[in-house]
Amino acid sequence: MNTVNPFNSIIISISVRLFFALLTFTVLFMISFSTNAFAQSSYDVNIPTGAADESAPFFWQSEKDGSTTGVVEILTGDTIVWKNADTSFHTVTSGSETEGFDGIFDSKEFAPGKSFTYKFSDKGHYPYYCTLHPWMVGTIIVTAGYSIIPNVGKQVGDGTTFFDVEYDFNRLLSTATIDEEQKSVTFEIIGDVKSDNHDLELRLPSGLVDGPFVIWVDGQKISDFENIREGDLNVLFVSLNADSKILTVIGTSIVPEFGPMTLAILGVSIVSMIVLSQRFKLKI
Ligand SMILES: [Cu+2]
Repeated sequence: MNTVNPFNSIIISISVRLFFALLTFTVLFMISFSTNAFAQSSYDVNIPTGAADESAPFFWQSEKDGSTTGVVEILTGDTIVWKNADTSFHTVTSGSETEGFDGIFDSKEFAPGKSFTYKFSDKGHYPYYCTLHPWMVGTIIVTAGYSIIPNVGKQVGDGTTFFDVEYDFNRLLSTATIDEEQKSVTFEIIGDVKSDNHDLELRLPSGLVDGPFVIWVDGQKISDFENIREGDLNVLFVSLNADSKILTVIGTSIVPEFGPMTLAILGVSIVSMIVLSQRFKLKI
């Protein structure tokens, strides 16, 4: 005869729910992890009240640097959102009053309280104006972003915690090699020299390697570098030479063996084991 213990079925039902909750959490976590790869930003440019009047003190107000010239400097991949905080309609149209619309972006007339968004993918100067109030002019200046070394840290630890390392240099940095024992990241410097400025800006996520740092270039310990903390980034400025080949950054902590994602998966596994053992009435 088969009897069902009501207490057991409650436990199973709770475990199943917990299992799915944890599974959902893990999946969401993985998604947020994989989309966090590139640092792209969005900046608001407000059109203030009264901008329709030619004698207004200013026609734009940039969130990025507080400037009111309509000139905003951004990096490739960044987005500008023009917000109409005025009581009149406006347009944000690339080009100039004399030359007209240059074919790149045109908001058409947009109402008070509305906004217009444009993402800048290419380097360049983008002058714009308002077709209704041609004294409203500005320029978006898009400069090249940082070069990226992808997936740094994937070969070590549990393989789930890795980063895109950004840098700015007149040559290329090849794949980074991590030494977990030494807590170091080594970069190979390759390619042709593109300018006379041999200063390297290297933006290392603190989750990858954290300071204080010791830096070696081609087997020589160097002291000619600066380290600035920018949020979660250690920004290193290192003076290199035209023929520098190997750069090693030694820190005090390196990408962890067990990342948060592994711990989440571990959690899910434990709960599944409990569920299964309840199902099959095993004792664990
Ligand atoms: Cu206008």
